[in-house]
Amino acid sequence: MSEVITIGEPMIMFVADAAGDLKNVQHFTRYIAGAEVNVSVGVTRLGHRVSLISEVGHDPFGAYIRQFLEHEGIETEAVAVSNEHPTGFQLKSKTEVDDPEVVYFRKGSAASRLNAERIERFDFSGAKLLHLTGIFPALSAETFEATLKLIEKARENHLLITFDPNLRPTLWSDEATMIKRINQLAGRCDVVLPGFREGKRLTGRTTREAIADFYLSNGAKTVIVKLGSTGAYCKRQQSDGQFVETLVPSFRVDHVVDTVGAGDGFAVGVITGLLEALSDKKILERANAIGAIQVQHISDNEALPSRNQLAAFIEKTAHQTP
Ligand code: KDG
Repeated sequence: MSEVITIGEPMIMFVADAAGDLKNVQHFTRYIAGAEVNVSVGVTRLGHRVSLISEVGHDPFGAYIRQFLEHEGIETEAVAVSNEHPTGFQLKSKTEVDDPEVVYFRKGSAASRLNAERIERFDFSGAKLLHLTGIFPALSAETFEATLKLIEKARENHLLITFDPNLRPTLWSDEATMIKRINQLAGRCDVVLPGFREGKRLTGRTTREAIADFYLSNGAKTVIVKLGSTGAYCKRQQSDGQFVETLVPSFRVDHVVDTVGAGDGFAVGVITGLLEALSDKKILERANAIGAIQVQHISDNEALPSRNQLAAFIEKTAHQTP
């Protein structure tokens, strides 16, 4: 059975071959996207078993996704195939300056119909960690309920729960609902991984310490704030009640190609570091390294490293000063 469980929507992603407005793009290259899929790929490549709970359509996109997941060695027993609803997909622009434009075609997708009943039937034996993001619960009322059910089941089964808010404002009805729901979920998880800008938006606080304190006083045991090119900051409550803070600088990246997926790479470092009982410093170093590798590639998951590739990257890449 798998050590790590996650739930999410795998999508086909068409990335524009040339820069410019998406409406004018003629050629696209096909990839696979989905935050929790990216995390599943990365954690599996570092040697840990992952089960993905999901649903795809009975269509060529869904078949390609299942084939991709199986090829990566991800456990797909809980990836159902729907005869009624299609597989979601997205378009992504090509840009070398800002974040790319992303357009979703996922409303009413198979994954967005996944409900709490499916969670009741899931076998948690052998699992140690549940990873969640704020994307899947944003898809529909059913997926929000399914996420709450999964947290409840994970608690009953003594799993550690990691949560990446991964804000996608276009998936929520409005800002206030997004903030309320994401913070509701974060407060039920053990390790919360906000980006600095996300953390400010979600908590109204302006420093990394204050963002961490917000989540620590709402139920989390550890908060890791992603600081982008500056690195990462962690504040953790020990079993004796004391707090420990760690700040680790990032790795030098000479050419950023695409920032999407960097947070998932970061989460891979945190999840595998927790499973391997690494120190906070080593966890942040690994997470920063995988995030830095990710921003240098256009795909959201193809560059996720094996153990040897990760070790080689950490060894050869100079640290930036914080
Ligand atoms: O974190 C990367 C994801 O954003 C991307 O792979 C697609 O899941 C996705 C989304 O909903 O944006």
